[in-house]
Amino acid sequence: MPQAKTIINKTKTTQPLLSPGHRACAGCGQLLAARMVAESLGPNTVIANATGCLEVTTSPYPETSWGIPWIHSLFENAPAVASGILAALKQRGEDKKIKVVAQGGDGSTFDIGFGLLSGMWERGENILYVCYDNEAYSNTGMQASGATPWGSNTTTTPAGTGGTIDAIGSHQRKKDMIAIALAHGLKYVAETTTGYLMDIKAKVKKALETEGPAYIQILSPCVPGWRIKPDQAVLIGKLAAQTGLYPQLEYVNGELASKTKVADPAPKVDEYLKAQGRFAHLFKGPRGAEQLRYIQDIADENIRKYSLR
Ligand SMILES: Cc1ncc(C[n+]2csc(CCOP(=O)(O)OP(=O)(O)O)c2C)c(N)n1
Ligand code: SF4
Ligand SMILES: [Mg+2]
Repeated sequence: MPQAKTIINKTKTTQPLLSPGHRACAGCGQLLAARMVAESLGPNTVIANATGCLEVTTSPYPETSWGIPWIHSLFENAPAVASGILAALKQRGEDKKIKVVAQGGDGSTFDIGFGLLSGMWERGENILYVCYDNEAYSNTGMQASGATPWGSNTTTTPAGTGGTIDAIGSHQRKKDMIAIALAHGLKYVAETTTGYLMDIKAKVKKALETEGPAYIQILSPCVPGWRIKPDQAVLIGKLAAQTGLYPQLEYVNGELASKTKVADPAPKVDEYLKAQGRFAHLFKGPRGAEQLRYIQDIADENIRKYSLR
Protein backbone atom coordinates (compact mmCIF):
# COMPACT_ATOMS: atom_id res chain seq x y z
CA MET A 1 0.00 0.00 0.00
CA PRO A 2 1.45 3.39 -0.98
CA GLN A 3 2.45 5.65 1.93
CA ALA A 4 0.04 8.54 2.52
CA LYS A 5 1.80 11.82 1.89
CA THR A 6 2.25 13.98 4.93
CA ILE A 7 0.69 17.34 4.25
CA ILE A 8 2.71 20.12 5.78
CA ASN A 9 0.81 23.36 6.22
CA LYS A 10 3.25 26.04 5.26
CA THR A 11 0.82 28.90 5.83
CA LYS A 12 2.28 31.26 8.40
CA THR A 13 -0.12 32.87 10.81
CA THR A 14 0.87 36.26 12.12
CA GLN A 15 -0.57 37.01 15.50
CA PRO A 16 -1.91 40.56 15.76
CA LEU A 17 -0.06 42.61 18.36
CA LEU A 18 -3.38 43.90 19.72
CA SER A 19 -6.20 41.58 18.73
CA PRO A 20 -9.86 42.35 18.19
CA GLY A 21 -12.33 40.71 20.56
CA HIS A 22 -11.37 42.96 23.47
CA ARG A 23 -14.11 44.47 25.65
CA ALA A 24 -13.72 48.17 24.77
CA CYS A 25 -16.79 50.14 23.67
CA ALA A 26 -17.42 50.08 19.91
CA GLY A 27 -15.53 53.00 18.40
CA CYS A 28 -13.21 53.57 21.40
CA GLY A 29 -10.54 56.07 20.32
CA GLN A 30 -8.06 54.70 22.82
CA LEU A 31 -8.12 51.16 21.40
CA LEU A 32 -7.74 52.54 17.89
CA ALA A 33 -4.68 54.54 18.98
CA ALA A 34 -3.25 51.62 20.96
CA ARG A 35 -3.48 49.36 17.89
CA MET A 36 -1.49 51.89 15.87
CA VAL A 37 1.09 52.09 18.67
CA ALA A 38 1.37 48.29 18.97
CA GLU A 39 1.73 47.81 15.21
CA SER A 40 4.45 50.45 15.09
CA LEU A 41 6.30 49.03 18.10
CA GLY A 42 6.51 45.52 16.71
CA PRO A 43 7.00 42.30 18.67
CA ASN A 44 10.38 43.07 20.27
CA THR A 45 8.75 45.16 22.93
CA VAL A 46 7.71 44.83 26.55
CA ILE A 47 4.82 47.01 27.73
CA ALA A 48 3.96 48.02 31.29
CA ASN A 49 0.34 49.21 31.28
CA ALA A 50 -1.23 51.31 34.05
CA THR A 51 -4.74 50.52 35.27
CA GLY A 52 -7.47 52.10 33.15
CA CYS A 53 -9.81 51.33 30.27
CA LEU A 54 -7.04 50.08 27.97
CA GLU A 55 -5.82 47.58 30.56
CA VAL A 56 -9.26 46.47 31.80
CA THR A 57 -10.74 45.93 28.35
CA THR A 58 -7.78 44.03 26.87
CA SER A 59 -6.94 41.64 29.69
CA PRO A 60 -10.01 40.16 31.38
CA TYR A 61 -8.58 37.08 33.13
CA PRO A 62 -7.82 34.53 31.64
CA GLU A 63 -7.85 36.24 28.24
CA THR A 64 -5.58 38.80 26.63
CA SER A 65 -5.63 40.78 23.42
CA TRP A 66 -1.90 41.44 23.56
CA GLY A 67 0.49 39.70 21.21
CA ILE A 68 3.41 41.53 22.86
CA PRO A 69 4.88 40.77 26.30
CA TRP A 70 2.65 42.95 28.46
CA ILE A 71 2.23 43.49 32.18
CA HIS A 72 -0.48 45.25 34.13
CA SER A 73 1.03 47.49 36.78
CA LEU A 74 -0.83 49.45 39.43
CA PHE A 75 -2.62 52.64 38.42
CA GLU A 76 0.30 54.77 39.59
CA ASN A 77 3.46 52.76 38.95
CA ALA A 78 3.74 51.76 35.27
CA PRO A 79 6.92 53.90 34.87
CA ALA A 80 8.61 52.22 37.87
CA VAL A 81 7.67 48.77 36.55
CA ALA A 82 9.09 49.75 33.15
CA SER A 83 12.33 50.88 34.83
CA GLY A 84 12.58 47.49 36.54
CA ILE A 85 12.05 45.67 33.23
CA LEU A 86 14.76 47.77 31.60
CA ALA A 87 17.17 47.00 34.47
CA ALA A 88 16.49 43.27 34.03
CA LEU A 89 17.03 43.47 30.26
CA LYS A 90 20.31 45.33 30.83
CA GLN A 91 21.42 42.61 33.20
CA ARG A 92 20.76 40.04 30.45
CA GLY A 93 22.41 42.22 27.78
CA GLU A 94 19.12 42.47 25.89
CA ASP A 95 18.25 46.14 26.37
CA LYS A 96 19.44 47.09 22.85
CA LYS A 97 17.27 44.41 21.21
CA ILE A 98 14.06 44.89 23.17
CA LYS A 99 12.20 48.19 23.61
CA VAL A 100 10.55 49.00 26.93
CA VAL A 101 7.32 50.99 26.84
CA ALA A 102 5.09 52.26 29.64
CA GLN A 103 1.58 53.43 28.86
CA GLY A 104 -1.53 54.68 30.58
CA GLY A 105 -4.48 57.02 30.46
CA ASP A 106 -4.45 60.71 31.29
CA GLY A 107 -5.51 60.02 34.89
CA SER A 108 -2.46 57.87 35.57
CA THR A 109 -0.16 60.10 33.51
CA PHE A 110 -1.19 63.65 34.42
CA ASP A 111 -2.23 62.97 38.01
CA ILE A 112 -1.95 59.77 39.99
CA GLY A 113 1.17 58.23 38.42
CA PHE A 114 2.87 61.55 37.78
CA GLY A 115 5.44 61.26 40.58
CA LEU A 116 6.78 57.96 39.28
CA LEU A 117 6.71 59.20 35.69
CA SER A 118 8.72 62.27 36.70
CA GLY A 119 11.21 59.99 38.48
CA MET A 120 11.61 57.80 35.40
CA TRP A 121 12.22 60.88 33.26
CA GLU A 122 14.72 62.23 35.79
CA ARG A 123 16.71 59.00 35.47
CA GLY A 124 16.89 59.59 31.71
CA GLU A 125 16.08 55.97 30.91
CA ASN A 126 15.62 54.72 27.38
CA ILE A 127 11.87 54.13 27.78
CA LEU A 128 8.97 55.35 25.65
CA TYR A 129 5.91 56.52 27.60
CA VAL A 130 2.59 56.72 25.74
CA CYS A 131 -0.38 58.59 27.21
CA TYR A 132 -3.84 57.89 25.80
CA ASP A 133 -5.54 61.14 26.65
CA ASN A 134 -9.34 60.85 26.78
CA GLU A 135 -9.46 63.86 29.09
CA ALA A 136 -11.04 62.11 32.10
CA TYR A 137 -11.03 58.99 34.28
CA SER A 138 -13.19 57.01 31.85
CA ASN A 139 -12.81 53.60 33.43
CA THR A 140 -14.37 54.71 36.69
CA GLY A 141 -17.12 56.86 35.20
CA MET A 142 -15.72 60.00 33.56
CA GLN A 143 -14.43 61.91 36.57
CA ALA A 144 -12.38 65.03 35.77
CA SER A 145 -8.58 64.70 35.55
CA GLY A 146 -5.79 67.23 35.10
CA ALA A 147 -6.25 66.66 31.35
CA THR A 148 -9.92 67.66 31.30
CA PRO A 149 -10.27 70.75 29.12
CA TRP A 150 -11.86 73.97 30.27
CA GLY A 151 -15.66 73.95 29.87
CA SER A 152 -16.05 70.16 29.57
CA ASN A 153 -18.75 68.45 31.56
CA THR A 154 -17.69 65.42 33.60
CA THR A 155 -19.32 63.56 36.49
CA THR A 156 -17.27 65.61 39.00
CA THR A 157 -17.55 69.10 37.58
CA PRO A 158 -20.74 70.68 38.88
CA ALA A 159 -21.89 74.01 37.55
CA GLY A 160 -19.89 76.65 39.35
CA THR A 161 -17.69 79.66 39.15
CA GLY A 162 -13.97 79.98 38.97
CA GLY A 163 -11.14 80.53 36.53
CA THR A 164 -11.28 83.53 34.24
CA ILE A 165 -15.03 83.56 33.66
CA ASP A 166 -17.92 81.57 35.13
CA ALA A 167 -18.05 78.08 33.71
CA ILE A 168 -20.51 75.23 33.54
CA GLY A 169 -18.29 72.19 33.42
CA SER A 170 -14.60 72.22 34.24
CA HIS A 171 -13.22 75.65 35.05
CA GLN A 172 -9.61 74.49 35.10
CA ARG A 173 -7.34 74.78 32.08
CA LYS A 174 -5.87 71.50 30.86
CA LYS A 175 -2.47 70.77 32.41
CA ASP A 176 0.31 71.30 29.86
CA MET A 177 2.01 67.89 30.02
CA ILE A 178 3.98 68.60 26.85
CA ALA A 179 5.69 71.55 28.60
CA ILE A 180 6.20 69.41 31.72
CA ALA A 181 7.80 66.63 29.65
CA LEU A 182 10.07 69.16 27.94
CA ALA A 183 11.06 70.59 31.31
CA HIS A 184 12.45 67.13 32.15
CA GLY A 185 14.82 67.39 29.16
CA LEU A 186 13.26 64.52 27.20
CA LYS A 187 14.86 63.62 23.88
CA TYR A 188 11.57 63.17 22.03
CA VAL A 189 8.15 64.64 22.88
CA ALA A 190 5.12 64.53 20.59
CA GLU A 191 1.40 65.19 20.60
CA THR A 192 -1.10 63.79 18.10
CA THR A 193 -4.70 62.62 17.80
CA THR A 194 -6.77 59.69 16.53
CA GLY A 195 -7.60 61.90 13.52
CA TYR A 196 -4.23 60.95 12.04
CA LEU A 197 -3.54 57.27 12.50
CA MET A 198 -0.48 57.18 10.25
CA ASP A 199 0.92 60.13 12.23
CA ILE A 200 0.62 58.05 15.41
CA LYS A 201 2.60 55.27 13.77
CA ALA A 202 5.23 57.65 12.41
CA LYS A 203 5.71 59.30 15.80
CA VAL A 204 6.12 55.95 17.55
CA LYS A 205 8.73 54.95 14.96
CA LYS A 206 10.64 58.19 15.57
CA ALA A 207 10.46 57.69 19.32
CA LEU A 208 11.88 54.18 18.85
CA GLU A 209 14.83 55.61 16.94
CA THR A 210 15.54 57.97 19.85
CA GLU A 211 18.09 56.82 22.42
CA GLY A 212 16.72 58.12 25.71
CA PRO A 213 13.36 58.99 27.26
CA ALA A 214 10.45 59.78 24.95
CA TYR A 215 6.84 60.85 25.51
CA ILE A 216 3.90 60.65 23.10
CA GLN A 217 0.46 61.97 24.02
CA ILE A 218 -2.50 60.94 21.87
CA LEU A 219 -5.93 62.55 22.08
CA SER A 220 -8.23 59.52 22.19
CA PRO A 221 -12.00 60.22 22.13
CA CYS A 222 -14.14 58.21 24.57
CA VAL A 223 -17.58 57.27 23.20
CA PRO A 224 -19.75 57.33 26.37
CA GLY A 225 -17.61 59.89 28.21
CA TRP A 226 -17.61 62.45 25.42
CA ARG A 227 -21.12 61.46 24.38
CA ILE A 228 -20.20 60.95 20.73
CA LYS A 229 -21.23 58.40 18.13
CA PRO A 230 -19.11 55.23 17.75
CA ASP A 231 -17.94 56.27 14.27
CA GLN A 232 -16.60 59.68 15.30
CA ALA A 233 -13.20 59.08 16.93
CA VAL A 234 -11.30 59.86 13.74
CA LEU A 235 -13.38 62.88 12.71
CA ILE A 236 -13.24 64.41 16.18
CA GLY A 237 -9.50 63.74 16.43
CA LYS A 238 -9.04 65.61 13.14
CA LEU A 239 -11.14 68.57 14.27
CA ALA A 240 -9.23 68.80 17.56
CA ALA A 241 -6.01 69.29 15.62
CA GLN A 242 -7.44 71.44 12.83
CA THR A 243 -9.04 73.96 15.20
CA GLY A 244 -5.75 74.41 17.07
CA LEU A 245 -7.19 73.05 20.33
CA TYR A 246 -4.96 69.95 20.24
CA PRO A 247 -2.04 70.76 17.95
CA GLN A 248 0.07 68.04 16.37
CA LEU A 249 3.59 68.76 17.56
CA GLU A 250 6.93 67.06 17.67
CA TYR A 251 9.97 68.13 19.71
CA VAL A 252 13.42 66.62 19.21
CA ASN A 253 16.04 67.46 21.85
CA GLY A 254 13.78 70.20 23.19
CA GLU A 255 13.35 71.98 19.82
CA LEU A 256 10.03 72.11 17.97
CA ALA A 257 10.96 69.90 15.00
CA SER A 258 7.61 69.57 13.25
CA LYS A 259 4.03 70.73 13.53
CA THR A 260 0.95 70.24 11.39
CA LYS A 261 -0.31 73.54 10.05
CA VAL A 262 -3.99 74.49 10.31
CA ALA A 263 -6.02 76.01 7.47
CA ASP A 264 -6.37 79.78 7.16
CA PRO A 265 -8.95 80.42 8.50
CA ALA A 266 -8.94 77.40 10.84
CA PRO A 267 -12.30 75.73 11.55
CA LYS A 268 -14.01 77.32 14.57
CA VAL A 269 -13.99 75.40 17.83
CA ASP A 270 -17.81 75.19 17.68
CA GLU A 271 -17.46 72.58 14.96
CA TYR A 272 -15.35 70.39 17.27
CA LEU A 273 -17.40 71.01 20.40
CA LYS A 274 -20.92 70.64 19.04
CA ALA A 275 -20.29 67.02 18.04
CA GLN A 276 -19.77 66.13 21.72
CA GLY A 277 -22.47 65.84 24.37
CA ARG A 278 -19.95 66.81 27.08
CA PHE A 279 -20.02 70.35 25.66
CA ALA A 280 -23.79 70.55 24.96
CA HIS A 281 -24.31 73.23 27.63
CA LEU A 282 -22.08 75.62 25.66
CA PHE A 283 -24.69 75.90 22.96
CA LYS A 284 -27.37 77.26 25.28
CA GLY A 285 -27.90 80.94 26.07
CA PRO A 286 -25.57 83.92 26.44
CA ARG A 287 -23.45 82.26 29.12
CA GLY A 288 -22.70 79.36 26.76
CA ALA A 289 -21.73 81.83 24.04
CA GLU A 290 -19.31 83.53 26.43
CA GLN A 291 -17.72 80.16 27.22
CA LEU A 292 -17.41 79.34 23.52
CA ARG A 293 -15.52 82.59 22.98
CA TYR A 294 -13.17 81.69 25.81
CA ILE A 295 -12.45 78.25 24.27
CA GLN A 296 -11.93 79.87 20.87
CA ASP A 297 -9.34 82.12 22.55
CA ILE A 298 -7.51 79.02 23.82
CA ALA A 299 -7.37 77.59 20.26
CA ASP A 300 -6.24 80.95 18.80
CA GLU A 301 -3.57 81.21 21.50
CA ASN A 302 -2.19 77.80 20.42
CA ILE A 303 -2.22 78.82 16.75
CA ARG A 304 -0.14 81.91 17.64
CA LYS A 305 2.12 80.17 20.15
CA TYR A 306 3.14 77.36 17.78
CA SER A 307 2.83 79.43 14.55
CA LEU A 308 0.39 76.88 13.14
CA ARG A 309 -0.63 79.00 10.16
C1 LIG B 1 -4.33 54.30 43.34
C2 LIG B 1 -5.60 54.05 42.59
N1 LIG B 1 -6.54 55.02 42.60
C3 LIG B 1 -7.69 54.82 41.89
C4 LIG B 1 -7.91 53.66 41.23
C5 LIG B 1 -9.22 53.43 40.51
N2 LIG B 1 -9.09 53.61 39.10
C6 LIG B 1 -8.87 52.57 38.27
S1 LIG B 1 -8.87 52.98 36.65
C7 LIG B 1 -9.18 54.60 37.05
C8 LIG B 1 -9.40 55.62 35.99
C9 LIG B 1 -8.33 55.61 34.94
O1 LIG B 1 -8.32 56.84 34.25
P1 LIG B 1 -7.26 57.09 33.13
O2 LIG B 1 -5.90 56.88 33.64
O3 LIG B 1 -7.54 58.43 32.54
O4 LIG B 1 -7.56 55.94 32.08
P2 LIG B 1 -8.94 55.72 31.24
O5 LIG B 1 -9.75 54.75 32.00
O6 LIG B 1 -9.57 57.05 31.08
O7 LIG B 1 -8.46 55.18 29.95
C10 LIG B 1 -9.27 54.79 38.44
C11 LIG B 1 -9.55 56.07 39.10
C12 LIG B 1 -6.91 52.67 41.26
N3 LIG B 1 -7.04 51.52 40.59
N4 LIG B 1 -5.76 52.90 41.94
S1 SF4 C 1 -15.37 54.05 28.32
FE1 SF4 C 1 -14.31 55.27 26.76
S2 SF4 C 1 -12.12 54.81 26.98
FE2 SF4 C 1 -13.29 53.23 28.06
S3 SF4 C 1 -13.53 51.55 26.56
FE3 SF4 C 1 -15.36 52.86 26.40
S4 SF4 C 1 -14.86 54.35 24.78
FE4 SF4 C 1 -12.93 53.42 25.43
MG1 LIG D 1 -8.59 58.91 30.82
